[in-house]
Amino acid sequence: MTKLTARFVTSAAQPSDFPPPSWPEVAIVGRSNVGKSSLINALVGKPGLARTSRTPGRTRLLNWFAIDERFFLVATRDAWRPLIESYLGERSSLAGVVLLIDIRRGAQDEELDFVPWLAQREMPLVVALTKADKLAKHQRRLEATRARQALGLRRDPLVVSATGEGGTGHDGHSGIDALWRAVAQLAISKPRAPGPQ
Ligand SMILES: Nc1nc2c(ncn2[C@@H]2O[C@H](COP(=O)(O)OP(=O)(O)OP(=O)(O)O)[C@@H](O)[C@H]2O)c(=O)[nH]1
Ligand SMILES: [Mg+2]
Repeated sequence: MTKLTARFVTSAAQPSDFPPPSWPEVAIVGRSNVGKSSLINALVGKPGLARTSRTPGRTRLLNWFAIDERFFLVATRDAWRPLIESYLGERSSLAGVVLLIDIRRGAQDEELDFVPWLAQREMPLVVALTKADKLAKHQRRLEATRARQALGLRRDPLVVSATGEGGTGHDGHSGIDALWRAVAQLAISKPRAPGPQ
């Protein structure tokens, strides 16, 4: 992976705290404890950038990280909350969404509702199953197929692990490189037209 810079910019608990839209944003979305912060750290190769915790709810509602001074990764919590929904629905600089699902939980009601909600808005989406190291390899593939079918995806979701092992990516194991490429692809895709504010 090429070396890149990453820095925490700001966090927001309400829309008036959002920074003015500038660079494209890629939102990392997923239930509490799914591994959002761990994956952001793994993606940028900085263990302490986003705080990880065994205590669910560590990610404040929205956190902006500047990547290479070119785009933002935005970690969100519980997409189905009104604030996050309004961010995802209305943010003019949002280029795409990465939906994380714990591979041992699989897609549940929230994710089954969320994916069509994004599709309706023509929001580019990448789905990744997290904590792949917790399952045996053949189970990972089964879960990937199951999630694809449940969510009606065209391709199997990515299978990733923040621990550096257990994914199905070409980089050997963790899937982090594949996720990184998918994130970069989203970031360079054209942001949508501004929605209602
Ligand atoms: N085995 C394993 N554990 C992981 C992985 N990713 C995260 N974890 C663990 O899962 C717990 C939650 O990880 P976080 O990255 O803090 O999850 P989060 O989605 O940011 O959680 P909130 O901020 O609370 O919503 C921590 O104990 C992590 O060490 C992984 O790929 N494999
Ligand atoms: Mg977190």
